[in-house]
Amino acid sequence: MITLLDYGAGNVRSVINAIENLGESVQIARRPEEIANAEKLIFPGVGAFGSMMQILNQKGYIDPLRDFLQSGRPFFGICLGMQALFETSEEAFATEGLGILPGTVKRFDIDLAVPHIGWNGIHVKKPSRIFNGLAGTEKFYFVHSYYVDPVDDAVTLTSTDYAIAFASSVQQGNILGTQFHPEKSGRAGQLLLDNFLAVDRDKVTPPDIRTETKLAKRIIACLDVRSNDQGDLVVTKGDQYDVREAGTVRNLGKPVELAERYYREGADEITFLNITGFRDFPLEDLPMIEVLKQTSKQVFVPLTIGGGIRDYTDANGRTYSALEVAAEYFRSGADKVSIGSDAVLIVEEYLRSGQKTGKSAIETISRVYGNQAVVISVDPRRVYVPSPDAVPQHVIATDIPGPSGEAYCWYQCTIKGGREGRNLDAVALARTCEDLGAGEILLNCIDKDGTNSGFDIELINAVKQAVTIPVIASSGAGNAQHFEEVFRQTAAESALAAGIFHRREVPIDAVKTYLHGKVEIRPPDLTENC
Ligand code: 1PR
Repeated sequence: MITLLDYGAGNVRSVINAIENLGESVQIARRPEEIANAEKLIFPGVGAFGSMMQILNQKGYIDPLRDFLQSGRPFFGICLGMQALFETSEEAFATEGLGILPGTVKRFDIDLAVPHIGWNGIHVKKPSRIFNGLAGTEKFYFVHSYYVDPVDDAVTLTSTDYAIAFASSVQQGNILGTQFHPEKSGRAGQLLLDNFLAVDRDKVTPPDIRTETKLAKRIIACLDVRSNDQGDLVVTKGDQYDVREAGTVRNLGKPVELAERYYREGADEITFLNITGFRDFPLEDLPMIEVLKQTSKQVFVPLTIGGGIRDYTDANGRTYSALEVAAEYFRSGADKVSIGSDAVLIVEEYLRSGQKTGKSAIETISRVYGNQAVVISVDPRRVYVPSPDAVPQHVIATDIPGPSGEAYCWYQCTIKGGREGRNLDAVALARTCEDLGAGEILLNCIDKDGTNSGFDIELINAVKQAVTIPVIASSGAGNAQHFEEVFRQTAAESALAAGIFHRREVPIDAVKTYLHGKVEIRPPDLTENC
Protein backbone atom coordinates (compact mmCIF):
# COMPACT_ATOMS: atom_id res chain seq x y z
CA MET A 1 0.00 0.00 0.00
CA ILE A 2 1.34 3.40 -1.01
CA THR A 3 0.38 6.49 0.89
CA LEU A 4 -0.01 9.64 -1.16
CA LEU A 5 0.25 13.01 0.50
CA ASP A 6 -2.44 15.23 -1.03
CA TYR A 7 -2.59 18.62 0.67
CA GLY A 8 -5.51 19.61 -1.54
CA ALA A 9 -3.84 22.18 -3.77
CA GLY A 10 -4.20 20.55 -7.15
CA ASN A 11 -4.36 17.53 -9.34
CA VAL A 12 -2.89 14.31 -7.95
CA ARG A 13 -5.09 12.12 -10.16
CA SER A 14 -2.32 11.36 -12.65
CA VAL A 15 0.05 10.13 -9.93
CA ILE A 16 -2.68 7.86 -8.53
CA ASN A 17 -3.44 6.53 -12.03
CA ALA A 18 0.24 5.83 -12.73
CA ILE A 19 0.69 3.90 -9.48
CA GLU A 20 -2.55 1.96 -9.83
CA ASN A 21 -1.48 1.03 -13.36
CA LEU A 22 1.53 -0.67 -11.76
CA GLY A 23 -0.82 -2.85 -9.72
CA GLU A 24 -0.41 -1.00 -6.39
CA SER A 25 -3.22 0.46 -4.35
CA VAL A 26 -3.04 4.03 -3.13
CA GLN A 27 -4.28 5.47 0.12
CA ILE A 28 -4.55 9.23 0.39
CA ALA A 29 -3.23 10.71 3.65
CA ARG A 30 -5.70 13.23 5.01
CA ARG A 31 -4.61 13.26 8.67
CA PRO A 32 -1.16 13.65 10.28
CA GLU A 33 -1.28 10.06 11.72
CA GLU A 34 -1.68 8.66 8.21
CA ILE A 35 1.65 10.23 7.26
CA ALA A 36 3.34 8.99 10.42
CA ASN A 37 2.07 5.43 9.84
CA ALA A 38 2.78 5.20 6.10
CA GLU A 39 4.96 2.39 4.75
CA LYS A 40 5.96 4.26 1.61
CA LEU A 41 5.08 7.87 0.97
CA ILE A 42 4.73 9.74 -2.31
CA PHE A 43 4.45 13.50 -2.21
CA PRO A 44 3.45 15.10 -5.53
CA GLY A 45 3.77 18.84 -4.88
CA VAL A 46 1.47 21.13 -6.83
CA GLY A 47 1.17 24.92 -6.78
CA ALA A 48 3.69 27.28 -5.22
CA PHE A 49 6.34 26.71 -2.51
CA GLY A 50 4.97 29.30 -0.05
CA SER A 51 1.37 28.14 -0.13
CA MET A 52 2.44 24.47 -0.02
CA MET A 53 4.44 24.97 3.20
CA GLN A 54 1.66 27.08 4.68
CA ILE A 55 -0.92 24.35 4.08
CA LEU A 56 1.43 21.64 5.43
CA ASN A 57 1.81 23.77 8.57
CA GLN A 58 -1.90 24.45 8.96
CA LYS A 59 -2.73 20.75 8.63
CA GLY A 60 -0.11 19.74 11.18
CA TYR A 61 1.79 17.69 8.59
CA ILE A 62 5.29 19.11 9.13
CA ASP A 63 6.34 17.08 12.20
CA PRO A 64 4.98 13.72 10.96
CA LEU A 65 6.63 14.38 7.58
CA ARG A 66 10.01 15.12 9.16
CA ASP A 67 9.65 12.03 11.38
CA PHE A 68 8.78 9.92 8.36
CA LEU A 69 11.76 11.24 6.39
CA GLN A 70 14.13 10.50 9.27
CA SER A 71 12.73 6.97 9.76
CA GLY A 72 14.45 5.55 6.65
CA ARG A 73 11.17 4.44 5.03
CA PRO A 74 10.87 5.03 1.23
CA PHE A 75 9.84 8.56 0.23
CA PHE A 76 9.37 9.97 -3.28
CA GLY A 77 8.89 13.72 -3.71
CA ILE A 78 7.79 14.84 -7.17
CA CYS A 79 8.49 18.39 -8.43
CA LEU A 80 7.48 20.72 -5.58
CA GLY A 81 7.39 17.64 -3.34
CA MET A 82 11.16 17.36 -3.90
CA GLN A 83 11.73 21.10 -3.45
CA ALA A 84 10.00 20.89 -0.04
CA LEU A 85 12.92 18.79 1.23
CA PHE A 86 15.26 21.81 1.08
CA GLU A 87 15.74 24.76 3.43
CA THR A 88 14.39 27.77 1.52
CA SER A 89 13.09 28.81 -1.89
CA GLU A 90 13.41 31.99 -3.92
CA GLU A 91 9.71 31.52 -4.61
CA ALA A 92 8.89 32.41 -0.99
CA PHE A 93 11.85 33.95 0.84
CA ALA A 94 10.25 34.11 4.25
CA THR A 95 9.08 30.50 4.25
CA GLU A 96 11.09 27.61 5.63
CA GLY A 97 11.14 24.30 3.82
CA LEU A 98 11.44 20.95 5.59
CA GLY A 99 15.23 21.39 5.71
CA ILE A 100 15.94 17.65 5.43
CA LEU A 101 18.51 18.34 2.69
CA PRO A 102 20.80 21.40 3.00
CA GLY A 103 20.37 23.74 0.06
CA THR A 104 17.97 26.17 -1.58
CA VAL A 105 15.48 26.31 -4.42
CA LYS A 106 16.36 28.88 -7.09
CA ARG A 107 14.52 30.48 -9.99
CA PHE A 108 15.92 29.99 -13.50
CA ASP A 109 17.71 33.18 -14.48
CA ILE A 110 18.49 32.29 -18.09
CA ASP A 111 17.86 33.47 -21.65
CA LEU A 112 15.68 30.47 -22.55
CA ALA A 113 11.90 30.34 -22.04
CA VAL A 114 10.84 29.88 -18.41
CA PRO A 115 9.09 27.65 -17.34
CA HIS A 116 11.23 24.81 -18.64
CA ILE A 117 8.46 22.71 -20.23
CA GLY A 118 8.82 19.44 -22.06
CA TRP A 119 10.90 16.30 -22.40
CA ASN A 120 14.55 16.53 -21.40
CA GLY A 121 17.21 13.92 -20.61
CA ILE A 122 19.11 12.99 -17.46
CA HIS A 123 22.83 12.79 -16.75
CA VAL A 124 23.18 10.04 -14.14
CA LYS A 125 25.66 10.83 -11.33
CA LYS A 126 25.45 7.74 -9.14
CA PRO A 127 23.84 4.28 -9.08
CA SER A 128 20.29 3.88 -7.80
CA ARG A 129 17.63 1.18 -7.78
CA ILE A 130 15.31 3.49 -9.72
CA PHE A 131 17.46 3.08 -12.87
CA ASN A 132 16.73 -0.64 -13.31
CA GLY A 133 15.70 -1.24 -16.92
CA LEU A 134 16.58 2.29 -18.10
CA ALA A 135 19.05 2.78 -20.96
CA GLY A 136 20.12 6.25 -19.82
CA THR A 137 18.96 7.86 -23.08
CA GLU A 138 15.35 8.34 -21.99
CA LYS A 139 13.72 11.72 -21.68
CA PHE A 140 11.35 12.74 -18.88
CA TYR A 141 8.61 15.36 -18.70
CA PHE A 142 9.50 18.61 -16.90
CA VAL A 143 7.42 21.66 -16.13
CA HIS A 144 8.97 24.12 -13.65
CA SER A 145 10.48 27.57 -13.17
CA TYR A 146 12.51 26.72 -10.04
CA TYR A 147 15.22 24.10 -9.46
CA VAL A 148 16.99 22.73 -6.37
CA ASP A 149 20.59 23.63 -5.57
CA PRO A 150 21.85 21.12 -2.97
CA VAL A 151 24.82 22.12 -0.76
CA ASP A 152 26.13 18.57 -0.85
CA ASP A 153 26.77 17.39 -4.43
CA ALA A 154 26.61 13.81 -3.22
CA VAL A 155 22.79 13.99 -2.98
CA THR A 156 22.43 14.85 -6.68
CA LEU A 157 21.28 11.70 -8.47
CA THR A 158 20.91 13.21 -11.96
CA SER A 159 21.49 16.56 -13.58
CA THR A 160 19.79 18.06 -16.62
CA ASP A 161 20.87 20.88 -18.93
CA TYR A 162 18.65 23.84 -19.65
CA ALA A 163 21.04 26.77 -20.22
CA ILE A 164 22.61 25.64 -16.93
CA ALA A 165 23.08 22.16 -15.46
CA PHE A 166 20.65 21.71 -12.57
CA ALA A 167 19.87 18.82 -10.20
CA SER A 168 16.94 17.02 -11.83
CA SER A 169 16.72 14.36 -9.12
CA VAL A 170 18.18 13.77 -5.66
CA GLN A 171 18.61 10.76 -3.45
CA GLN A 172 19.81 10.31 0.10
CA GLY A 173 19.23 6.81 1.42
CA ASN A 174 15.55 6.02 0.90
CA ILE A 175 14.63 9.65 0.27
CA LEU A 176 14.18 10.25 -3.43
CA GLY A 177 13.01 13.30 -5.33
CA THR A 178 12.61 14.16 -9.01
CA GLN A 179 12.07 17.55 -10.56
CA PHE A 180 10.48 15.82 -13.56
CA HIS A 181 7.11 14.06 -13.50
CA PRO A 182 7.52 10.27 -13.76
CA GLU A 183 3.73 9.93 -13.88
CA LYS A 184 3.72 11.91 -17.14
CA SER A 185 6.91 10.45 -18.62
CA GLY A 186 5.55 7.50 -20.55
CA ARG A 187 7.13 4.08 -20.21
CA ALA A 188 10.38 5.46 -18.76
CA GLY A 189 8.46 7.15 -15.96
CA GLN A 190 6.45 4.01 -15.27
CA LEU A 191 9.67 1.99 -15.00
CA LEU A 192 11.14 4.49 -12.60
CA LEU A 193 8.04 4.46 -10.37
CA ASP A 194 7.97 0.66 -10.45
CA ASN A 195 11.61 0.60 -9.28
CA PHE A 196 10.72 2.91 -6.42
CA LEU A 197 7.84 0.66 -5.34
CA ALA A 198 10.01 -2.50 -5.44
CA VAL A 199 12.43 -1.56 -2.66
CA ASP A 200 14.58 -4.70 -2.99
CA ARG A 201 16.01 -4.00 -6.47
CA ASP A 202 19.77 -3.60 -6.94
CA LYS A 203 21.45 -0.23 -7.30
CA VAL A 204 22.48 0.14 -10.95
CA THR A 205 23.80 2.72 -13.38
CA PRO A 206 22.17 2.83 -16.83
CA PRO A 207 24.46 1.58 -19.64
CA ASP A 208 24.44 4.86 -21.59
CA ILE A 209 25.47 7.85 -19.47
CA ARG A 210 24.73 11.14 -21.23
CA THR A 211 27.02 14.05 -20.54
CA GLU A 212 24.78 16.64 -22.15
CA THR A 213 20.98 16.66 -22.28
CA LYS A 214 18.65 18.54 -24.61
CA LEU A 215 15.03 19.60 -24.48
CA ALA A 216 13.06 17.80 -27.20
CA LYS A 217 10.68 19.32 -29.70
CA ARG A 218 7.27 17.85 -28.91
CA ILE A 219 4.94 16.05 -31.33
CA ILE A 220 1.31 16.42 -30.27
CA ALA A 221 -1.75 14.52 -31.46
CA CYS A 222 -5.00 16.49 -31.46
CA LEU A 223 -8.45 14.95 -31.22
CA ASP A 224 -11.39 17.17 -32.11
CA VAL A 225 -14.32 15.60 -30.27
CA ARG A 226 -18.05 16.16 -30.62
CA SER A 227 -21.33 14.24 -30.68
CA ASN A 228 -22.30 12.96 -34.09
CA ASP A 229 -25.86 13.02 -35.40
CA GLN A 230 -26.59 9.75 -33.55
CA GLY A 231 -25.46 11.29 -30.25
CA ASP A 232 -22.21 9.29 -29.94
CA LEU A 233 -19.05 11.08 -28.92
CA VAL A 234 -16.61 10.73 -31.85
CA VAL A 235 -13.29 12.05 -33.01
CA THR A 236 -13.97 14.18 -36.04
CA LYS A 237 -11.82 16.29 -38.34
CA GLY A 238 -12.60 19.31 -40.43
CA ASP A 239 -11.33 20.76 -43.67
CA GLN A 240 -10.79 24.38 -42.76
CA TYR A 241 -13.02 23.65 -39.74
CA ASP A 242 -15.90 22.11 -41.73
CA VAL A 243 -16.37 18.70 -40.10
CA ARG A 244 -19.32 17.56 -42.24
CA GLU A 245 -19.05 15.42 -45.34
CA ALA A 246 -22.20 14.90 -47.43
CA GLY A 247 -24.11 16.48 -44.54
CA THR A 248 -22.91 14.16 -41.75
CA VAL A 249 -20.23 14.65 -39.13
CA ARG A 250 -17.04 12.75 -40.09
CA ASN A 251 -16.38 9.92 -37.66
CA LEU A 252 -12.71 9.00 -37.41
CA GLY A 253 -12.87 6.84 -34.32
CA LYS A 254 -13.45 6.63 -30.59
CA PRO A 255 -11.64 9.21 -28.46
CA VAL A 256 -10.17 6.93 -25.77
CA GLU A 257 -9.03 4.26 -28.24
CA LEU A 258 -7.35 6.78 -30.51
CA ALA A 259 -5.62 8.53 -27.61
CA GLU A 260 -4.26 5.19 -26.40
CA ARG A 261 -2.99 4.39 -29.89
CA TYR A 262 -1.19 7.73 -30.13
CA TYR A 263 0.36 7.18 -26.72
CA ARG A 264 1.72 3.81 -27.85
CA GLU A 265 3.03 5.37 -31.07
CA GLY A 266 5.05 7.91 -29.09
CA ALA A 267 2.93 11.09 -28.89
CA ASP A 268 4.57 13.50 -26.45
CA GLU A 269 1.21 15.01 -25.52
CA ILE A 270 -2.42 14.55 -26.39
CA THR A 271 -4.95 17.35 -26.83
CA PHE A 272 -8.72 16.91 -26.80
CA LEU A 273 -10.78 19.78 -28.17
CA ASN A 274 -14.49 19.65 -27.42
CA ILE A 275 -15.35 21.55 -30.58
CA THR A 276 -18.96 22.31 -29.69
CA GLY A 277 -17.91 23.52 -26.24
CA PHE A 278 -18.58 27.12 -27.22
CA ARG A 279 -22.31 26.38 -27.26
CA ASP A 280 -22.77 23.26 -25.08
CA PHE A 281 -21.81 23.68 -21.45
CA PRO A 282 -19.04 21.10 -20.77
CA LEU A 283 -20.13 20.20 -17.24
CA GLU A 284 -23.37 18.98 -18.78
CA ASP A 285 -21.26 17.07 -21.28
CA LEU A 286 -20.41 14.23 -18.95
CA PRO A 287 -19.22 11.85 -21.71
CA MET A 288 -16.32 14.23 -22.36
CA ILE A 289 -15.32 14.14 -18.68
CA GLU A 290 -15.57 10.36 -18.85
CA VAL A 291 -13.28 10.32 -21.93
CA LEU A 292 -10.71 12.23 -19.95
CA LYS A 293 -11.01 9.95 -16.91
CA GLN A 294 -10.63 6.79 -18.99
CA THR A 295 -7.75 8.17 -21.05
CA SER A 296 -5.77 9.33 -18.04
CA LYS A 297 -5.86 5.79 -16.61
CA GLN A 298 -3.95 4.44 -19.61
CA VAL A 299 -2.06 7.35 -21.12
CA PHE A 300 0.96 8.64 -19.21
CA VAL A 301 1.87 11.78 -21.11
CA PRO A 302 0.41 15.27 -20.55
CA LEU A 303 -3.25 15.71 -21.52
CA THR A 304 -4.77 19.03 -22.55
CA ILE A 305 -8.49 19.66 -22.87
CA GLY A 306 -10.22 22.59 -24.51
CA GLY A 307 -13.70 23.68 -25.44
CA GLY A 308 -16.13 25.68 -23.34
CA ILE A 309 -13.68 26.94 -20.69
CA ARG A 310 -15.53 30.12 -19.68
CA ASP A 311 -18.04 31.42 -17.12
CA TYR A 312 -21.48 29.93 -17.67
CA THR A 313 -24.99 30.24 -16.26
CA ASP A 314 -27.14 27.14 -16.59
CA ALA A 315 -30.91 26.87 -17.19
CA ASN A 316 -31.55 27.01 -13.41
CA GLY A 317 -29.67 30.26 -13.07
CA ARG A 318 -26.64 28.72 -11.37
CA THR A 319 -23.41 30.39 -12.43
CA TYR A 320 -20.22 28.38 -12.90
CA SER A 321 -16.91 30.15 -13.19
CA ALA A 322 -14.34 29.16 -15.83
CA LEU A 323 -12.15 28.15 -12.88
CA GLU A 324 -14.81 25.65 -11.73
CA VAL A 325 -15.09 24.21 -15.24
CA ALA A 326 -11.30 23.89 -15.43
CA ALA A 327 -11.14 22.36 -11.94
CA GLU A 328 -13.53 19.61 -13.04
CA TYR A 329 -11.29 18.87 -16.01
CA PHE A 330 -8.16 18.80 -13.81
CA ARG A 331 -9.87 16.46 -11.33
CA SER A 332 -10.73 14.17 -14.23
CA GLY A 333 -7.09 13.87 -15.34
CA ALA A 334 -6.26 16.93 -17.48
CA ASP A 335 -2.87 18.58 -17.01
CA LYS A 336 -3.68 21.72 -18.98
CA VAL A 337 -6.81 23.44 -20.24
CA SER A 338 -7.03 25.32 -23.50
CA ILE A 339 -9.11 28.47 -23.85
CA GLY A 340 -10.30 29.53 -27.31
CA SER A 341 -13.25 31.88 -27.81
CA ASP A 342 -13.18 33.29 -24.29
CA ALA A 343 -9.51 34.32 -24.65
CA VAL A 344 -10.44 36.56 -27.59
CA LEU A 345 -13.24 38.22 -25.60
CA ILE A 346 -11.00 38.63 -22.54
CA VAL A 347 -8.25 40.29 -24.58
CA GLU A 348 -10.69 42.60 -26.40
CA GLU A 349 -12.04 43.77 -23.05
CA TYR A 350 -8.55 44.22 -21.55
CA LEU A 351 -7.31 46.22 -24.57
CA ARG A 352 -10.47 48.37 -24.43
CA SER A 353 -10.35 49.12 -20.69
CA GLY A 354 -6.60 48.92 -20.09
CA GLN A 355 -7.48 47.21 -16.77
CA LYS A 356 -6.67 43.70 -15.62
CA THR A 357 -9.67 42.52 -13.62
CA GLY A 358 -7.92 39.52 -12.09
CA LYS A 359 -11.20 37.69 -12.70
CA SER A 360 -10.78 36.44 -16.26
CA ALA A 361 -10.49 32.72 -17.00
CA ILE A 362 -6.81 33.17 -17.92
CA GLU A 363 -5.93 34.99 -14.70
CA THR A 364 -7.96 32.85 -12.30
CA ILE A 365 -6.91 29.46 -13.69
CA SER A 366 -3.22 30.39 -13.99
CA ARG A 367 -3.22 31.78 -10.44
CA VAL A 368 -4.52 28.51 -8.98
CA TYR A 369 -2.97 25.90 -11.28
CA GLY A 370 0.09 27.77 -12.60
CA ASN A 371 0.75 29.46 -15.96
CA GLN A 372 1.82 26.19 -17.55
CA ALA A 373 -1.72 24.83 -17.08
CA VAL A 374 -3.29 27.51 -19.31
CA VAL A 375 -3.01 27.10 -23.09
CA ILE A 376 -4.58 29.60 -25.47
CA SER A 377 -6.04 28.03 -28.61
CA VAL A 378 -5.95 30.59 -31.41
CA ASP A 379 -8.12 30.11 -34.52
CA PRO A 380 -6.91 32.74 -37.00
CA ARG A 381 -7.70 33.27 -40.66
CA ARG A 382 -5.48 35.16 -43.14
CA VAL A 383 -6.80 38.52 -44.39
CA TYR A 384 -4.91 40.09 -47.32
CA VAL A 385 -4.25 43.84 -47.47
CA PRO A 386 -2.52 45.97 -50.13
CA SER A 387 -0.06 47.75 -47.82
CA PRO A 388 1.50 47.42 -44.33
CA ASP A 389 -0.48 50.39 -42.97
CA ALA A 390 -3.83 49.53 -44.57
CA VAL A 391 -5.29 48.37 -41.21
CA PRO A 392 -4.38 48.97 -37.54
CA GLN A 393 -3.78 45.24 -36.92
CA HIS A 394 -0.33 43.58 -36.98
CA VAL A 395 0.41 43.25 -40.72
CA ILE A 396 3.19 41.07 -42.14
CA ALA A 397 4.80 40.91 -45.57
CA THR A 398 3.95 37.56 -47.16
CA ASP A 399 5.64 35.41 -49.80
CA ILE A 400 2.25 33.93 -50.67
CA PRO A 401 0.44 36.72 -52.55
CA GLY A 402 -3.31 37.23 -52.17
CA PRO A 403 -5.97 36.81 -54.89
CA SER A 404 -5.32 40.32 -56.23
CA GLY A 405 -1.55 40.02 -55.84
CA GLU A 406 -1.53 41.56 -52.33
CA ALA A 407 1.90 41.23 -50.68
CA TYR A 408 0.66 41.80 -47.09
CA CYS A 409 -1.73 40.13 -44.69
CA TRP A 410 -2.87 40.00 -41.09
CA TYR A 411 -4.29 37.10 -39.10
CA GLN A 412 -7.84 37.65 -37.91
CA CYS A 413 -8.87 35.96 -34.66
CA THR A 414 -12.15 34.08 -34.74
CA ILE A 415 -14.45 32.69 -32.06
CA LYS A 416 -17.04 29.89 -31.96
CA GLY A 417 -14.97 27.47 -34.01
CA GLY A 418 -14.17 29.96 -36.79
CA ARG A 419 -17.78 31.04 -37.26
CA GLU A 420 -17.26 34.66 -36.18
CA GLY A 421 -14.33 36.89 -37.20
CA ARG A 422 -13.18 39.69 -34.85
CA ASN A 423 -11.05 42.78 -35.29
CA LEU A 424 -8.30 41.41 -33.09
CA ASP A 425 -5.15 39.98 -34.71
CA ALA A 426 -3.45 36.76 -33.62
CA VAL A 427 -0.17 38.49 -32.65
CA ALA A 428 -1.94 40.91 -30.28
CA LEU A 429 -4.00 38.06 -28.86
CA ALA A 430 -0.96 35.89 -28.11
CA ARG A 431 1.07 38.74 -26.62
CA THR A 432 -1.78 39.93 -24.40
CA CYS A 433 -2.63 36.42 -23.21
CA GLU A 434 1.00 35.96 -22.12
CA ASP A 435 0.71 39.19 -20.17
CA LEU A 436 -2.48 37.90 -18.50
CA GLY A 437 -0.77 34.68 -17.37
CA ALA A 438 -1.15 32.11 -20.17
CA GLY A 439 1.66 29.55 -20.35
CA GLU A 440 1.48 28.33 -23.94
CA ILE A 441 -0.06 29.18 -27.32
CA LEU A 442 -1.76 26.54 -29.50
CA LEU A 443 -1.57 28.25 -32.86
CA ASN A 444 -4.06 26.85 -35.36
CA CYS A 445 -4.64 28.27 -38.83
CA ILE A 446 -8.07 27.89 -40.42
CA ASP A 447 -6.71 28.34 -43.97
CA LYS A 448 -4.29 25.44 -43.45
CA ASP A 449 -6.48 23.12 -41.34
CA GLY A 450 -6.92 19.73 -43.02
CA THR A 451 -5.11 20.78 -46.22
CA ASN A 452 -1.99 18.59 -45.74
CA SER A 453 -0.04 21.45 -47.37
CA GLY A 454 2.32 22.21 -44.48
CA PHE A 455 2.26 24.62 -41.53
CA ASP A 456 1.81 28.38 -42.00
CA ILE A 457 5.44 29.31 -41.30
CA GLU A 458 4.81 33.06 -41.64
CA LEU A 459 2.05 33.01 -39.01
CA ILE A 460 4.12 30.90 -36.61
CA ASN A 461 7.14 33.21 -36.91
CA ALA A 462 5.01 36.33 -36.40
CA VAL A 463 3.47 34.95 -33.18
CA LYS A 464 6.61 33.26 -31.85
CA GLN A 465 8.57 36.49 -32.18
CA ALA A 466 5.93 38.31 -30.12
CA VAL A 467 5.92 35.99 -27.08
CA THR A 468 8.39 34.21 -24.82
CA ILE A 469 6.06 31.35 -23.85
CA PRO A 470 6.12 28.11 -25.87
CA VAL A 471 4.17 27.95 -29.14
CA ILE A 472 2.55 24.82 -30.55
CA ALA A 473 2.47 24.99 -34.37
CA SER A 474 -0.79 23.52 -35.66
CA SER A 475 -2.75 22.97 -38.90
CA GLY A 476 -1.67 21.68 -42.29
CA ALA A 477 0.78 18.83 -41.53
CA GLY A 478 0.72 16.43 -44.47
CA ASN A 479 3.96 14.48 -44.14
CA ALA A 480 7.00 14.02 -41.88
CA GLN A 481 9.01 16.64 -43.80
CA HIS A 482 6.52 19.31 -42.75
CA PHE A 483 7.54 18.74 -39.12
CA GLU A 484 11.22 19.15 -39.97
CA GLU A 485 10.37 22.33 -41.90
CA VAL A 486 8.43 23.89 -39.03
CA PHE A 487 11.19 23.13 -36.51
CA ARG A 488 13.96 24.41 -38.80
CA GLN A 489 12.19 27.55 -40.03
CA THR A 490 10.53 28.65 -36.79
CA ALA A 491 11.34 28.53 -33.08
CA ALA A 492 8.09 26.68 -32.24
CA GLU A 493 8.61 24.26 -29.35
CA SER A 494 5.97 21.74 -30.52
CA ALA A 495 4.05 20.72 -33.60
CA LEU A 496 0.54 19.32 -33.59
CA ALA A 497 -1.36 17.35 -36.19
CA ALA A 498 -4.69 15.60 -36.46
CA GLY A 499 -5.80 14.36 -39.89
CA ILE A 500 -2.63 12.51 -40.93
CA PHE A 501 -2.57 10.65 -37.62
CA HIS A 502 -6.29 9.79 -37.62
CA ARG A 503 -6.20 8.51 -41.19
CA ARG A 504 -2.91 6.64 -40.50
CA GLU A 505 -1.36 8.42 -43.49
CA VAL A 506 1.75 9.11 -41.40
CA PRO A 507 1.78 7.54 -37.94
CA ILE A 508 3.49 9.38 -35.08
CA ASP A 509 6.32 6.86 -34.84
CA ALA A 510 7.05 7.39 -38.55
CA VAL A 511 7.27 11.16 -37.98
CA LYS A 512 9.69 10.55 -35.12
CA THR A 513 11.76 8.03 -37.05
CA TYR A 514 12.10 10.58 -39.85
CA LEU A 515 13.05 13.41 -37.46
CA HIS A 516 15.56 11.29 -35.51
CA GLY A 517 19.05 12.75 -36.03
CA LYS A 518 17.64 15.89 -37.69
CA VAL A 519 15.71 17.50 -34.83
CA GLU A 520 16.00 16.81 -31.08
CA ILE A 521 13.00 14.64 -30.21
CA ARG A 522 11.96 12.08 -27.63
CA PRO A 523 12.76 8.88 -29.55
CA PRO A 524 9.83 6.67 -30.52
CA ASP A 525 9.37 3.86 -28.05
CA LEU A 526 7.53 1.00 -29.66
CA THR A 527 7.25 -0.88 -26.39
CA GLU A 528 5.22 1.93 -24.85
CA ASN A 529 2.70 -0.48 -23.38
CA CYS A 530 3.03 -0.28 -19.61
O1 1PR B 1 -13.78 28.28 -28.20
O2 1PR B 1 -12.84 27.73 -25.97
O3 1PR B 1 -14.96 26.66 -26.76
O4 1PR B 1 -12.78 26.08 -27.75
C1 1PR B 1 -13.19 25.38 -28.89
C2 1PR B 1 -11.98 24.69 -29.44
O5 1PR B 1 -12.40 23.85 -30.50
C3 1PR B 1 -10.97 25.66 -30.01
O6 1PR B 1 -9.69 25.27 -29.54
C4 1PR B 1 -11.04 25.48 -31.53
O7 1PR B 1 -9.75 25.47 -32.10
C5 1PR B 1 -11.63 24.09 -31.65
N1 1PR B 1 -12.55 23.98 -32.79
C6 1PR B 1 -13.76 24.54 -32.87
N2 1PR B 1 -14.34 24.19 -34.05
C7 1PR B 1 -13.46 23.39 -34.68
C8 1PR B 1 -13.68 22.76 -35.98
O8 1PR B 1 -12.79 22.12 -36.55
N3 1PR B 1 -14.87 22.93 -36.54
N4 1PR B 1 -11.25 22.55 -34.17
C9 1PR B 1 -12.33 23.26 -33.89
C10 1PR B 1 -10.07 23.07 -34.55
C11 1PR B 1 -8.18 21.91 -34.06
C12 1PR B 1 -6.97 22.09 -34.79
C13 1PR B 1 -6.62 20.91 -35.71
C14 1PR B 1 -5.40 21.35 -36.45
C15 1PR B 1 -4.64 20.23 -37.09
N5 1PR B 1 -9.28 22.01 -34.88
O9 1PR B 1 -6.01 22.15 -33.76
O10 1PR B 1 -6.43 19.80 -34.89
O11 1PR B 1 -5.80 22.30 -37.42
O12 1PR B 1 -5.39 19.64 -38.11
P1 1PR B 1 -4.65 18.98 -39.34
O13 1PR B 1 -3.38 18.37 -38.85
O14 1PR B 1 -5.61 17.91 -39.80
O15 1PR B 1 -4.45 20.05 -40.36
P2 1PR B 1 -13.63 27.27 -27.16
